[in-house]
Amino acid sequence: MSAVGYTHAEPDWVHGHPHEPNPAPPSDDVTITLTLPGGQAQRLTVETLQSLPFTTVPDCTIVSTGHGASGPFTFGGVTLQALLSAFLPVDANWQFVDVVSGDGFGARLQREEVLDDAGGRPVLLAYMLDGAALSREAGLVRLIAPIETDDALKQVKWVAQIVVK
Ligand SMILES: Nc1nc2c(c(=O)[nH]1)N[C@H]1C(S)=C(S)[C@@H](COP(=O)(O)O)O[C@H]1N2
Ligand SMILES: [Mo]
Repeated sequence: MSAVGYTHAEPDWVHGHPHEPNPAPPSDDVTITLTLPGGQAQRLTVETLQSLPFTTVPDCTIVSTGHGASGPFTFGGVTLQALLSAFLPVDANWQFVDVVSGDGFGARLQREEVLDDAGGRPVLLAYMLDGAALSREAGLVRLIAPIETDDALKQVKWVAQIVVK
């Protein structure tokens, strides 16, 4: 499945994923397409993300079964909740958000996990790591779900599409 070919049918990573993490970024393009429940699409850049409230979450560990853990890191960026509240009508009806990378890796987040502050550990679209811009290798813009500590299935690097449904 490629992100470009992402349709609104259920993606294969909802039930599993290709577990070897991809070390190579698909491209330098940081443009993110946000698709709203009505189908309207919007192009977002890192500058768009930077214009929204900045949140940091310390002590984040990227944990992977089979190939070790890294961290702890302090990730910085905009919460997914803040991003959605900037672009979604207040009365929008939605259940989940798919966050998909340029290399076709993705995670589905339920509305409750997006809206939950989780004691200061909310889901983030991170563009900073330990005070510096996220490198191309580290994902450029990366979904960080700080409370996922047993796996890294939601820690999506090279975010290319955000689809609200
Ligand atoms: N875009 C993208 N994000 C991804 C993956 C991937 O293959 N592509 N692999 C996931 C998996 S399975 C793991 S273990 C971690 C690895 O993160 P790291 O490269 O920072 O160690 O990234 C996650 N995010
Ligand atoms: Mo993994």
